[in-house]
Amino acid sequence: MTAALHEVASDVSNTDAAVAALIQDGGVVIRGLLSQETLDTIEQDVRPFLNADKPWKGDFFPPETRRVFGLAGKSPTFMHNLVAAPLYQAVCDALLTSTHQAYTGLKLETSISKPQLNNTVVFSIRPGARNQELHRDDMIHHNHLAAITAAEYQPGRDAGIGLFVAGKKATRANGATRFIPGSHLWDTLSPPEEGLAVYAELEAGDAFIMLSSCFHGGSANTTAGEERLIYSCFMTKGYLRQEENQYLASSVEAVRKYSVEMQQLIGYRVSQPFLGWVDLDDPRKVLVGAEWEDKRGDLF
Ligand SMILES: O=C(O)CCC(=O)C(=O)O
Ligand SMILES: [Fe+2]
Repeated sequence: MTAALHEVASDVSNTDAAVAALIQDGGVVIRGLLSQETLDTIEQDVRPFLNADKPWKGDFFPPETRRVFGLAGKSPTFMHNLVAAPLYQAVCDALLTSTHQAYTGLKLETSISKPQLNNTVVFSIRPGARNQELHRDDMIHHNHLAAITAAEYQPGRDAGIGLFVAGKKATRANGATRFIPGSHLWDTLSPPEEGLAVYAELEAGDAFIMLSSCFHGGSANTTAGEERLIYSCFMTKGYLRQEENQYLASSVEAVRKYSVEMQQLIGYRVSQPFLGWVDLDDPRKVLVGAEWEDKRGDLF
């Protein structure tokens, strides 16, 4: 089912081809990004966290899906080999870097904002899971887009770019990520059509890069015993953040002393949908500590 998709090898020399495919289709398959040895190390790092995760309370994920977040603190191998993959980073540099000119007095200054890491997530879809609804991840950034043609596409249109690496073979039957080629060119208020979706079927170690304005979703796992295991991350524009870094400028102890309303004002709140979470939960869980009640699924 990947016939409609362009494929490139994982070498960084394929950056231009990958960028062209993304502008055309919104997604591109990368063959042979990670070795089996690297996949095994990542799996060892994340399996205890996958085993500890619980079914989602809302309806964004089927109850059979398990996740791990916060990979920078859990798997350096994930960070060095997946997030920092040269081809992925080169694609993000090409499409997410922003250059802005502004006058300070009579001096015209040029500023360059480099992409930053947006999220890190492991998705395990277990047998029996239904389709996740098709959605666009750029809804988190309220990225309102008008319909265009591929020829009209300009870097900066997308707020983010995702990398999905198959930890194990991903097939249509076991829940491969499906997506609608070309949907990154649609108006934001165009609804998805399931009939247009294709499946990013991947061998272990292969990857799928996707613009965050594309309709996509995890798929049903109709197998009896296969886990669909995807290691993923997104990069986003560097300027999509607060000016003063509130989370490092003041300690958790200092922020803990404020009212809930003040904590939320400082930034300890999820901007709907799905922006600013910790473990896909309200960031105030870090302030509250052990007494925190899981709000995952109620927030989005
Ligand atoms: O599991 C997948 O293949 C995709 C998951 C996804 O798109 C999401 O949770 O936003
Ligand atoms: Fe998504």
